[in-house]
Amino acid sequence: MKKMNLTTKILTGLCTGVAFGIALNLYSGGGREIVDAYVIDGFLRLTGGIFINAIKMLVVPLVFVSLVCGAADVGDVKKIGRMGGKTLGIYMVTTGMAVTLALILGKIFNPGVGLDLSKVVSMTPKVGESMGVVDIILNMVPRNPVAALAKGEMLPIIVFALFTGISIAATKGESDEVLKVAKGLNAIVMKMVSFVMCMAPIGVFSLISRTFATAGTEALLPLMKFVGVTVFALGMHVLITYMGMLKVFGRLSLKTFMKNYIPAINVAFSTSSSGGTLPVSLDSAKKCGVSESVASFTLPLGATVNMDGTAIMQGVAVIFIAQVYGIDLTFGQLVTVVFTAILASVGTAGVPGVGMITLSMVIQSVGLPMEGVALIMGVDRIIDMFRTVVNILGDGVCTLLVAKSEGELCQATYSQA
Ligand code: DAS
Repeated sequence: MKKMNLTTKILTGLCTGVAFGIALNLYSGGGREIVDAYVIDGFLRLTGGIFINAIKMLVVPLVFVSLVCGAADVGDVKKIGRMGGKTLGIYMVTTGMAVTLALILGKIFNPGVGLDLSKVVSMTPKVGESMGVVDIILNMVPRNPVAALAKGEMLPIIVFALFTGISIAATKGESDEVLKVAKGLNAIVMKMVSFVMCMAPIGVFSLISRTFATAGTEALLPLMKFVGVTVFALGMHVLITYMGMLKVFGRLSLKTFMKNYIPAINVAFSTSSSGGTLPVSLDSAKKCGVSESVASFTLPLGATVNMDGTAIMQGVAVIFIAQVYGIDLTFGQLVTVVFTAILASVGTAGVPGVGMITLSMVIQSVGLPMEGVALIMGVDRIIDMFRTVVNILGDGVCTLLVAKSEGELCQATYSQA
């Protein structure tokens, strides 16, 4: 049989896990307590827990080193002047709009209402104290960055990492060795992520089995609603934000853009990797008439720091997890989610499944229990395919607008599509 790729293995783990979990939930024969003790709370809890802990283990190192490197590269942007400022500005604004749209749609459709996850995970929700926006921003600057790293306080870690990265960029030359070490650490952490993702098929199988073994088929509807709301939000973002931006700021048609980007869309959907899609995105940008010098700056930067699709998943996921715990997030906490999701997208590298790891950072920033991620983990791979498409489309739209504003977009080539 042809070697199954990781995506197929994870989807197999998901489907067999749902079936196995429902079967366990319906089983009422003899030895039920043995099944509970050794299967549900034994094997499934152990294998699922190891996978979740391995993800948690990587959050701090991944976010810290990828942000230091991301900021160090972005730090150079100052020297590239207006193009860099424009590119980063568009990336951050569209990501902020993406996560805000996700929070609004999550509040409208309430995917998590009707499911009580507390039966599935023992953790009692540790809701972050509801701070005002001033306190939130004040707390973002760590008094002791080492303590923040040790305690996994994500917002202070992000600020310290960005500050470190930009300082490295500002001392270019004197700190090349430090940057080399940071990039080496980033490569090591990304390798760790790929090792952990190899565990995903069994981890997803165990997590989703335990959820359905405990919550039963009642978990199906909210889970499908979560996937549905997320995919709907992704589609709305493309239709509203991207079409609007192309029309208003570029007088360009979304239809032509999408036609030129079909190869990149296919690769992004099948690989779930913005980084892996980059060569095709560059080719699609060229087909749109974008100059080499603009595309080769904005697209690699976008594949690293611009993840609108990921931010949308994270926005809906926060609402979903808060709802399954019956927690009503305050306005200040929703503002924190927008901030953190924007920063999380800077720290999300363009490889499969990393958005789930940085989701942990968004969840922790508003004090929601990490264990709530368990249910979403099961369907993350499906959503990753869709959100990666939106990630690369966001990079493409920004590239077009920057090229047009720099007078480096050949309109004739664009319309030929
Ligand atoms: N799949 C990642 C990407 O390449 C992002 C994510 O995991 O959210 O865009």
